[in-house]
Amino acid sequence: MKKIMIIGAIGAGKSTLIKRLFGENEPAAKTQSLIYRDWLIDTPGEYSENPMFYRSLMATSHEAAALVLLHDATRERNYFPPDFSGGFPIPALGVITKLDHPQADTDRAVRLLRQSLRKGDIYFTSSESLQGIDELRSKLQSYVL
Ligand SMILES: Nc1nc2c(ncn2[C@@H]2O[C@H](COP(=O)(O)OP(=O)(O)OP(=O)(O)O)[C@@H](O)[C@H]2O)c(=O)[nH]1
Ligand SMILES: [Mg+2]
Repeated sequence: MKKIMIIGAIGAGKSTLIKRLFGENEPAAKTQSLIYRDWLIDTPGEYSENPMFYRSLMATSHEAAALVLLHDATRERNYFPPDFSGGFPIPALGVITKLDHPQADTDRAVRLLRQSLRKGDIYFTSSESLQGIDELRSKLQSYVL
């Protein structure tokens, strides 16, 4: 079965989002390595922040049907290189998360994420309020079924 690979900065909320996509409510632990979970591949934030790991992300993407670039709406900078998604051989979509957070800035988040995701829809979620989780799950499952 093809999978969806999720990438994003350290602490962006990848693992928490994955838990919510599986209907689990507990907090996530720090991700130390690539984690294959059913139809999702979780990646450590270090893989997106450190160019030394880009080759590993590219290699892993061959097992994936689609790529998710996750951006944290509270962040003031973009952790991906310009047009990062364009370098992968699979379709990419964006997710902006932590929308519940008082410091979340959606317009800034879209602007920052678009530097690295030229094409592809952007979805908006919160792993606190569960806003957008069902819609995102449906979209992602359409790639793997
Ligand atoms: N307010 C709020 N906090 C969130 C949300 N999603 C994640 N967090 C918090 O953000 C922190 C990091 O979450 P993780 O899911 O571990 O982040 P990650 O991207 O997997 O991080 P790495 O494994 O280090 O790459 C945790 O304290 C989460 O509780 C959200 O939607 N809203
Ligand atoms: Mg994690």
